[in-house]
Amino acid sequence: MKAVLLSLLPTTENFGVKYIHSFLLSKGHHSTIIFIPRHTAQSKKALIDFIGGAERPNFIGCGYMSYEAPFAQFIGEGIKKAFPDIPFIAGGIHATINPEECLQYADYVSIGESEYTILEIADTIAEGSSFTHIQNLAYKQKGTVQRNPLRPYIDDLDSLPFPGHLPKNAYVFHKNKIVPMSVSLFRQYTRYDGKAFNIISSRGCPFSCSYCCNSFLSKLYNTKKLRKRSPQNFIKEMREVLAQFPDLILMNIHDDCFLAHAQEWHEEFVRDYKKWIGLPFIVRSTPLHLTDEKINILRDAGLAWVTMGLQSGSERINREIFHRHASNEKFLQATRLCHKYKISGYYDVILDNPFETDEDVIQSINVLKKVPKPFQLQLFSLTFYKGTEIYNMHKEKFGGAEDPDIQNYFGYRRTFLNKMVRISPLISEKMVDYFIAHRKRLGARILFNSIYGFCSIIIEPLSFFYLMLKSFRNSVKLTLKISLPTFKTKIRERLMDFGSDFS
Ligand code: B12
Ligand code: SF4
Repeated sequence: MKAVLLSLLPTTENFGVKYIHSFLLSKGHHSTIIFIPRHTAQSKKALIDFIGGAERPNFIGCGYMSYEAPFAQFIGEGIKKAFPDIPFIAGGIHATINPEECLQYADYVSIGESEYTILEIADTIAEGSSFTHIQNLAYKQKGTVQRNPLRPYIDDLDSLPFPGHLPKNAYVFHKNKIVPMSVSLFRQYTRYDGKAFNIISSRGCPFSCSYCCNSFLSKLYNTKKLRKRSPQNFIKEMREVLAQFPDLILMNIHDDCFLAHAQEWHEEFVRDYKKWIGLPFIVRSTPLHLTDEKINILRDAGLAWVTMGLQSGSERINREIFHRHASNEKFLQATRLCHKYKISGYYDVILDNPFETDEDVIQSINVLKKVPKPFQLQLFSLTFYKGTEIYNMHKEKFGGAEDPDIQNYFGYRRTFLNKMVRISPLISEKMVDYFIAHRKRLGARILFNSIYGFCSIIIEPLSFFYLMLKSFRNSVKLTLKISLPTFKTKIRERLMDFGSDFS
């Protein structure tokens, strides 16, 4: 049985598709993974030529997020036209939330966690039977959508094969062709030149913030259960990859909330991590899970930075609209802990929120004023993904107007207050207060815009570099090793933004 799996991310860091690929391989099936980082008419043509020229696959699977869905549809339609009898299966978060939409061009949608669904499809194809009975599948029968029941979540995550760094049987769309993925191409299409390894130790999150996929998934599966790998299994994956890629410089831990693990889990992890890995690592957490005990031991093992959400400094917005439970004081306490242990903080704030008033945004600025400097902000433009709670709230309150620019999550509006949020870590409290108080005056606005320009072009990159230096314990060598590929990645991402010319 032969599968072709497609990843549409601009980089190779696609956990979902890599997990499915290694699961199929581990069960003796043949699977090919194709990375399509650029979304162009040429990449569709190259894909169709590749499939036509290769040994015919028994099915083609594609996993994607919402911003990749227009391209998934474009290639899905192309594939169906060229190979009408090869089943095209859509999966991943967008298909999970929008199966009906995806069934306009896909033959099947695999809803939710899909390792066993895809395996069952592969086994059933090998036996030559029909697979419409398989759990998690949605498909159309006589024009109506059928949804099979969901299988329970996989409890024993240690039983899954590792997705790896550079997968076996990998190809990439490069220079207008689908070519085998060499190590140098892998470096070109992976952030930090492939020197950071992306890994996950758990699936799920104990919370369900209204704008996040977890607000949908917790209802779909009727649970907020956090499933965990053992520290031993987690470290084993790191050791295998490190043996294959000894030049790795960073472990990038992508769990929704890594600090949700219990203290004992962290103690075991830290013991083995120091013994076998010893590289700097980065994690995501909620303010509520960041405790002195955990940060203390993680710092000792090499924790370099923590990404954590403030999202809004308005407690009304956090509680009533975002359904988040950390108070501003809790967030500030967590930032103080990062500062105390010299761990760099990357704090997320959501902008362009139609539920927020100017006063709410000013409250965010006032909270940020109190965060110990230096720190880095990650600003997002609120996107209303279908299926999330906030999507429904928005529909109810504002009559269902959808975010017209779903791709542009980093492209927040450059309003005075948004710009003020952005530079609040870089200027003094007094300046912040002055500009907010005089924001209606033309002179103050002209002065503010000049300071904003200077800060965003000069001070922000310098502050980022300083923060990196601090994260990597003042090692200039390590900081340059990480920040130069980051800089290159940022430029590449910007260039790729101009690459979506398929329609
Ligand atoms: C890690 C992560 C990333 C990583 C890797 C992404 C990836 N695709 O693996 C990186 C850093 C690259 C990333 C980037 C972004 N992300 Co992100 N990310 C996540 C996160 C936290 C975990 C995903 C994950 O790896 N889970 C573990 C794996 C095993 O699960 P999975 O991916 O769901 O895969 C399973 C199933 O979906 C299915 N499946 C997946 N693929 C396929 C394929 C086939 C053929 C089949 C049948 C099944 C199938 O089976 C898999 C195994 O069980 C999720 C939140 C979440 N909790 O899911 C957000 C999430 C996916 N990200 C999101 C977003 C918006 C982004 C960004 C667009 C913007 C941003 N805010 O940063 C950027 C993309 C920028 C860019 N252009 O590169 C949104 C997507 C929402 C949506 N409706 O599209 C999510 C859901 C967070 C949220 N806001 O709710 N992200
Ligand atoms: S804490 Fe983070 S991952 Fe968890 S539900 Fe909220 S936004 Fe999603």
